[in-house]
Amino acid sequence: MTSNHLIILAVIAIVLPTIAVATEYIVGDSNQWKNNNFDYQGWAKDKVFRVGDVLVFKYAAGKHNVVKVDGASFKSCVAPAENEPLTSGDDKITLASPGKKWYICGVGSHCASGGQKLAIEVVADAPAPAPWPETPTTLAPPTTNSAYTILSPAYQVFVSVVVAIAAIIM
Ligand SMILES: [Cu+2]
Repeated sequence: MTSNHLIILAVIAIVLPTIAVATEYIVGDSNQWKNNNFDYQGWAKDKVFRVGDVLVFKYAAGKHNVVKVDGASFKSCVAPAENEPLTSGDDKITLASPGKKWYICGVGSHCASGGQKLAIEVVADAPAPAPWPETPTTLAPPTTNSAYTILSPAYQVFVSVVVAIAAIIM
């Protein structure tokens, strides 16, 4: 392998994750997930959560848990019994759809008196691309969705990078 190839591999290693990998957020960063009245809304405020990103709730297993709830339960801090809590202490939640999401700790009064609650807004993965000129505007929803996914800007950048690298190597 020549040194040129090594440089190209290094570039791939640096560029690829920024394009292809979703962001993992440790909720509360170094504070992690605790009932110490940490400002979780302040923590979330300047972040853009996208579909595919991952929330990681870190805490001492057994001391806390994570329950996904709706807006009403978030306000009341009472999780419906059927909402199964996550309890591993290293709980990863992939944000699967856009919209508002609410999480609380279901242990004791951690949510009500300890501020252990998080509400976030998840946005769609990529901005809507300009439609293809030849694409009729009355496409059936499944076709529109697949075109949307395949032609997302991130994917186009990814393909361009791969093509450019391939051109350099050959
Ligand atoms: Cu707790």
